[in-house]
Amino acid sequence: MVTRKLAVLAAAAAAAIALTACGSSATTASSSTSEAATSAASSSKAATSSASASSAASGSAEAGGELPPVDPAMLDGAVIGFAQVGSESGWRSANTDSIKSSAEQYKVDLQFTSAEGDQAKQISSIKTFITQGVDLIAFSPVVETGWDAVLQEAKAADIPVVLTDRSVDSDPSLYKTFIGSDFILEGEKAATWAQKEFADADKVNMVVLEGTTGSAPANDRATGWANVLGSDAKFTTLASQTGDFTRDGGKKVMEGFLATYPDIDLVYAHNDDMGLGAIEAIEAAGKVPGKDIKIVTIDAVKAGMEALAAGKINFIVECSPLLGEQLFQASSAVLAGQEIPARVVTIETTFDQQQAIEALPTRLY
Ligand code: GYE
Repeated sequence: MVTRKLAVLAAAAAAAIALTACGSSATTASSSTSEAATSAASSSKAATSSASASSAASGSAEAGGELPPVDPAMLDGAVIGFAQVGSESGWRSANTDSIKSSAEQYKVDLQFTSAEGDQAKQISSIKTFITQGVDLIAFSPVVETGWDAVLQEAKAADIPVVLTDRSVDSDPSLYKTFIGSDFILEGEKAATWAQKEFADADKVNMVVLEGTTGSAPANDRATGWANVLGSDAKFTTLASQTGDFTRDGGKKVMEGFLATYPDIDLVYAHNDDMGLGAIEAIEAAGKVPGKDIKIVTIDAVKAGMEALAAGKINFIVECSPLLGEQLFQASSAVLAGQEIPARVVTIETTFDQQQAIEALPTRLY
């Protein structure tokens, strides 16, 4: 590994010069190879959310600088530790597949661990990576808080860290970049649909199936929704509870909601899996999902899209799990000693029933 680091240092200067010379052609190559388009924004969460508000208004994501393309020589044999959240959802399986297949493509020596939703377990994996002296650590944090100490440990050991999918509340100087979706914008898109869908209603009784408590997507998808509908008195939140991003969790929580509230008009589920669980509970209660009770979800994984095409879900906001290519673009650049954007935002779309029917045949996840 010491030899590798020396080689990397030597290559870094050359790569830095090459990159400056490449300019926009490098950018084009990177966007054509990545399945989920990305744009870079400034590092702070505040900057991300103000970008969200403006892009929600204009209906398109902000464009910006991108990650340079992979330099295969930087990744061949590199030891990269990846600490995954767990295996809670269809989104997570697709994300794991994307990371593993990109690692294979670039001959990365990937040390993959899964925390099964437990932050302590994830921290201990990261500590093991530090002890092993891996070349780079990447992880998708289970929750947003509580990362300062382990990130400082990685920094002290001179091991760069890349965040994918979910963010942390630590100082951005403790990691190289955060690659992932704008979850606030996703919540705003879901609420904007609900606002239009119920334009003619006098009153809307809503229940919310929240994601994992304390996770960035659960926090931000709630914020995004509130940004659009928080002050709209027509929408009443009857109940809001975590289903932990799982199908089973969504089903159980929805069963409880249905037993308590006979007059639910709308379910806002923070992911498809919980929405799919809610469908089971609604059908078991003798009601028709998508008609008697409308459902809006986030992710757009295949099973969710199938339910949307069948009219059981009414609208889905896309959240792409295909982050493998960007993770290794970032890793390659970091190992080459290049500066990269502090924030890389995945650009995503939305689907109604007709759009789901059209998208399904070529859907990758
Ligand atoms: O929406 C959900 C998964 O962090 C974006 O985690 C991810 C979320 C995704 O369990 O399905």
